[in-house]
Amino acid sequence: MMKLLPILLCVLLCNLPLAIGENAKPNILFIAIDDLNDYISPLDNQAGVKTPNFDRLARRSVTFANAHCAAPVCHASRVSMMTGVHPVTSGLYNNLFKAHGPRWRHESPALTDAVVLSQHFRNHGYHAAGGGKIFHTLQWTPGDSQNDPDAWDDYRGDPLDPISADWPRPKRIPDAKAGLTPGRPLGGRYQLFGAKPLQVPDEQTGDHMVVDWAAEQLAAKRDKPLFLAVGLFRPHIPFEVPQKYFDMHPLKDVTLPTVLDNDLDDARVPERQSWHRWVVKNKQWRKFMQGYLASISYTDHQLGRLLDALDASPIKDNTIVVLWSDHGFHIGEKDNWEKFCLWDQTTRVPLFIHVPEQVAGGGSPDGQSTRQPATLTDIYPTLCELAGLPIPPQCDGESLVPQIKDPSQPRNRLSLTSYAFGDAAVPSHAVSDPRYRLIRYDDGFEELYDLKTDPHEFTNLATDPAMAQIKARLAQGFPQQVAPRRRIPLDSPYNRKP
Ligand SMILES: [Ca+2]
Ligand SMILES: [Ca+2]
Repeated sequence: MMKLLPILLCVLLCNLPLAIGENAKPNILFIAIDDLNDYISPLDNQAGVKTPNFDRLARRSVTFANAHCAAPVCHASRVSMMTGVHPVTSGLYNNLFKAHGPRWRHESPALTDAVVLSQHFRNHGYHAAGGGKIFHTLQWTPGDSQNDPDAWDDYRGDPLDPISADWPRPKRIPDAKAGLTPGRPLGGRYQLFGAKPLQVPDEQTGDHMVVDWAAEQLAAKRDKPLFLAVGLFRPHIPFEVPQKYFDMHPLKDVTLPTVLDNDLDDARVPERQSWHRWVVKNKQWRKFMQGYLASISYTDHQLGRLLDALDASPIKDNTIVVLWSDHGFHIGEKDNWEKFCLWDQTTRVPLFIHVPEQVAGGGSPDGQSTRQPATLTDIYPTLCELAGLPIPPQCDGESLVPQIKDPSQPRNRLSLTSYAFGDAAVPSHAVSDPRYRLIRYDDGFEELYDLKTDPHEFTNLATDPAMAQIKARLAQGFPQQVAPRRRIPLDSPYNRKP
């Protein structure tokens, strides 16, 4: 018996983690993608790109097919996502550059004491690790970062310079030598607006390294639940990924977006129309579409590696997965490039959420899709509810758990995206219900689209008397009061020294 005792003890103790695990908090895998639009195959896929790993994620999640960023720019979108505070509360509608640290706490009084999502999970017993681009930072501005290092237990590399070292710039080709007229947008020193195959293996690219790091985090044994944030930088410009991803999209097979002559006659002209003129004049449209598609295929590959790592990890059955992009993207739709507008194409984002079976009284009905409207500020309260955490009072959003459990469950809430155009002191707004989209600009001009019959937003119905009731209903989703547009606080200690 004395000899058996250690064996018995071991049997008992070895079974303990399983017993604890059954009641443990779920882990969170939080995947942020930069500038990814609805071209992926589980969404509209107008460009025809095959994204097998996004399909794989869609089969194991609920797809929010009508999800929108809170602001159509990196910085404002990401801060609102990570704090749950909508731009109409914070006044952060735009990108604000040259920060080294969480300057957003000084950019808006509504954000001074906001608890970052990862910090909130830490405060409730989680280990929070982050890597890549979560808060705003760019490939070509080393040290320009709005990350909050104090919100994490662990951040890959330098938390205030998380991606630039992994994405070195290729050699510059003068525009004249490349056969281009001068005046390339974002030309100058770095030629950021372009597409170029990289002659390096995947292993030498930034997102590959971030996924390698994430795989180690997923595999590690811990005594705490994990909140793991993984930020992939592609398909953000420049469209530079290894050659093999360009080879997947031969130029002759590349389709351009569907466009309509005189489309802008009944719509606000985008600020980036000059970019479009340059692209068309220089016959770069197909080439840039190829570069964006190649970048999406590269991202799809990295997502596949990340899902493989999750499936091989000890936490595969107890991990909530959320994947989102910070806003949509234009490749010449409506003469626009990138973002900075309020059309559906600009603000609609991929959003997939998987909840495991044992969490919150039953998992997500995976493989289903919903057009119930969502705003990315809804994610913070959603994750709190799923993990059984209190929802901080700062949160403006509303939990998506009812739609995760039953994707057909109606939502009494429209999506809301806000943006300040040009130098406007007041923001413009856009709302969506499952079918219609209404935009009201700073000068009172309105656009209304029926996305069921007009998915490309060609016909503005705002002045159609037959649509008056629908328009009035949607207009109720516009905020009554909004915070004034915030600018760079000149006295913040987080201002980057020149
Ligand atoms: Ca972005
Ligand atoms: Ca039009």
